[in-house]
Amino acid sequence: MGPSALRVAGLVEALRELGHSVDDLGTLASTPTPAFHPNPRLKSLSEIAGWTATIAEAAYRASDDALPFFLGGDHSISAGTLAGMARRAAECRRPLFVLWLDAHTDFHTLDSSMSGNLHGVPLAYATGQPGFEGHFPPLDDRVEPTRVCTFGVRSIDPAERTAIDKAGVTMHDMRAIDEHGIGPLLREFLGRVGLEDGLLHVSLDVDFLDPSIAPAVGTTVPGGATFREAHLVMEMLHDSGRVSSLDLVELNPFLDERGRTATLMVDLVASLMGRRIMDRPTRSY
Ligand code: B3U
Ligand code: MN
Ligand code: MN
Repeated sequence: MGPSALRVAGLVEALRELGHSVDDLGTLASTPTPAFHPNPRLKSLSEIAGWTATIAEAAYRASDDALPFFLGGDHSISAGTLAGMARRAAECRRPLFVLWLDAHTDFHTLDSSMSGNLHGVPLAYATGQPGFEGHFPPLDDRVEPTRVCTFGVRSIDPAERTAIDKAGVTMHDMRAIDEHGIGPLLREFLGRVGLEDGLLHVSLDVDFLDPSIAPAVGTTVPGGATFREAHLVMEMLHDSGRVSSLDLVELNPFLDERGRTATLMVDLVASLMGRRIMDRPTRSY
């Protein structure tokens, strides 16, 4: 239902208003890949293994001059989007950077996941952490973990903490954002992307945002990004000209209040795609 809510909230119209041409490719179909794993908690492993292969192929095949948006669905879709974008980047010999906007790090392996929710594993899978072999599709190319930067973390399990430090992922948790400001931290990361002439995949989990402005997600955590912090991120990403693909995930319209989360997500995308603060349409909030 997340993608439907984003469409109803006017995602395509907002992009067209900004002068972009949009091709809505609709909904993918997938079949499960039978998979077994000794961790009995894992949920829907075969289905998500199948989806990962389907989405990776679709991401890889997205046309070269397009900026593909992937609408979820839970964050497990990013196992596929990252795998596909990493393959594309490797083929055109460009380094792929990833900006992960999320309350969580999603850095569990199949062995370490305690909830069994596979939205907790995509970043570990796509950066080539061990233990996915034989269960998830083999990776053509992995995302280099030192080119990944997470913003907004305020909930992390011990196993993820150890793994993320060891892998060399940069993590700007909410404490760092409070202390240094989101703008300077993002400027530094975008500087790194620019120095290597990188491509940039952005993965936006609704729970990056504070639940007071974005209630429509199953895993709200207090103390998230504010309205202006989130828009500033999007405006700076637009100015960088670096963004080459985007995930919009974890929107659950059953949990929304009069569509406000879906509307906010669409407005954030508009900022990312060039709407400036002084161009915002008049709206009653
Ligand atoms: N790390 C926990 C919590 C979580 C991760 N991603 C979300 N929640 N959305 C887990 O379930 O793996
Ligand atoms: Mn997530
Ligand atoms: Mn999350």
